[in-house]
Amino acid sequence: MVFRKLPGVSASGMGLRLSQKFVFLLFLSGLVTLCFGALFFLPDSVRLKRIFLSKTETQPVTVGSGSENDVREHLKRPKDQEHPRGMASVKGETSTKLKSLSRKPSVSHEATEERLAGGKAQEDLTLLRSKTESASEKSTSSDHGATSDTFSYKKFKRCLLRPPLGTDDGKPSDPKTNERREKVKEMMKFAWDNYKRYAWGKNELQPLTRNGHIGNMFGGLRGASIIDSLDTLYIMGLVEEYNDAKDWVQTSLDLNSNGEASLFEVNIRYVGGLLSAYYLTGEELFKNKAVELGEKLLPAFNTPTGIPRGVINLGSGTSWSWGWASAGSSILAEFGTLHLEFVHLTELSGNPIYTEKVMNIRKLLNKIEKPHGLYPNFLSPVSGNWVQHHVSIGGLGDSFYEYLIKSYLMSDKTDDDAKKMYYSALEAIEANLVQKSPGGLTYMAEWRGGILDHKMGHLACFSGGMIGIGADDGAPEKRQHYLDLAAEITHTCHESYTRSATKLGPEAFRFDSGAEATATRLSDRYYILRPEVIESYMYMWRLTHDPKYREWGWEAVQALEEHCRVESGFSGIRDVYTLTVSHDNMQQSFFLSETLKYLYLLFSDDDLLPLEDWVFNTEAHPLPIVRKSCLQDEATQDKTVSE
Ligand code: DMJ
Repeated sequence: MVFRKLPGVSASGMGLRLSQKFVFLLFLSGLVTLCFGALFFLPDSVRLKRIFLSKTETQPVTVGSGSENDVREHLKRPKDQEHPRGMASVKGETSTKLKSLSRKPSVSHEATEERLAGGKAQEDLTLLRSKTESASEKSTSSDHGATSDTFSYKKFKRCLLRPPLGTDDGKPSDPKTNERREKVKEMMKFAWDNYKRYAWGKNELQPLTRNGHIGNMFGGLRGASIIDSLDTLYIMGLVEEYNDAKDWVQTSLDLNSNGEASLFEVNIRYVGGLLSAYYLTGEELFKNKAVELGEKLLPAFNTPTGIPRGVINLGSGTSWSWGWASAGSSILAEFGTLHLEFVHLTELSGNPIYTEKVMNIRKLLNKIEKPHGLYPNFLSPVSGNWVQHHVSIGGLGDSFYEYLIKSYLMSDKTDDDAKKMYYSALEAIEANLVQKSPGGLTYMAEWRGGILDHKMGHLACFSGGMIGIGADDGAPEKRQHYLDLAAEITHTCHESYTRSATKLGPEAFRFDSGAEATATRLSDRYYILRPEVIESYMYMWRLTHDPKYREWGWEAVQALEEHCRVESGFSGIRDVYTLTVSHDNMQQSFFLSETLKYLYLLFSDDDLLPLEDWVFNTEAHPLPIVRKSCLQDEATQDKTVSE
């Protein structure tokens, strides 16, 4: 090795020979590397570590909603870090591709469906990582503990007005109706048996290829069809099947997954499904699992406003906004569809945190200015402001409105804020969105900054039922009007079915360019076993007992049997307007949870899950009305007895 001699400095300066200097330098550089490496093994709290490594680590976010610290911390972050739109991966984690414009925006199958149908342009569906810090979130969730023993199942049962399953499991006295009900039960058994045979433990059955589908919606959680089916199997009296499902929950439902989940989907399907299973059966297992899972969702709320982000890693607690949601926003139908389940998590665990989280969302939404009284679909979880003025009762907005009226009903009609918010939202919807077609059909248009899009999604068809169940608590002079509006919307949705060749309705139908309740775009023609139209038939039947709703439900049963039943299960179809059907190879879990349950209820007596005692979450999982005063009285009585 040759060293260039520096002028005036001898190679043997300081009395060291060249080889000795070399060894010394080698030793020194080794020491420095060792010390630097050791920094990585120090605990996070050591200051030195923060000085040296701060640029590569995410910053902790204070637990709680909207603290000044959170806001300042957030504002410090560079813009490009804030919205890394289109990033393929962040810190080596793979991004997920997801569909955007649907009531349930996250089912990847639907994205595939759209690609196959070749219509809508694919959007940038990449996930946007939030800046929430997993370490602080972990400690948040571990602080909240699991279930407490403050909840008494016996007391709860005594506070119900009627037995959940009615006098005779809701069996109708009319033989024709009973036959129809039995048919629906057979469909459930067929869907379940095939799921069990070919896809057991996976999320959905792919009935054509006879295998299971896992997808990317549930953060590595499995068995979505099992959790979604528990209550349906139970109310239908499919005992053996229910027991298999329960055993699977006991032995195989692993909540320690580490994947990216949709907060909304996990909440409505898993938390909702487990809660219902508990309330119906009293099995502690379901309660414990529901609360354990609920805890894992809490870190998603650690944003400056407390408005949760849409995606959460169930293992680390890190959360993101959907990549396709404009400017890192959260979606109204997602953060607005947590209230029912979270209130019940508090009831069961005795931990107020769940209710606090959703009440904080409520407060913000109540306070914020609303364009024409409407709630746009996108809200920034950082600033708490609307990001775009797109309003829809279908995809992206829908179940927010549903949860307002159901929160009121579920609170035993004590939640006055929910009531006020619901009825003023409904007034704004009527004033701005409700339209009448030239052919006399009432429909809900979408609103884009004041411009109407004369399109109604299948998802928006739930609103017939929603307006129906809310009719009675509206202003006295409006009650009949609301019931009529609910009937008109349900009628329009039925028309969207009858105007197709298969008698099943398209994903979206239009009322422009000569169209009346029909899809004009190829990409809107599919039907993926969705429940919303049948859901409205069920509510309208309970509210009016007009036999037409049962007839319409039966038409749907026949169409499902004819076009969606395949050898090994039920499948969605790609085009409702052609009789040479093409199947999409997916038996959605909501088919078992919602579509078949609503059909079964439609052909049952009203005392099966009576509406005086139960509200259905947006995945059709029944949750009981919380009768605070009764529960308290019961508690006092219990105390007196034991004294
Ligand atoms: C279900 O998962 C729920 O009803 C959700 O609210 C929206 N869509 C699907 C069924 O269409």
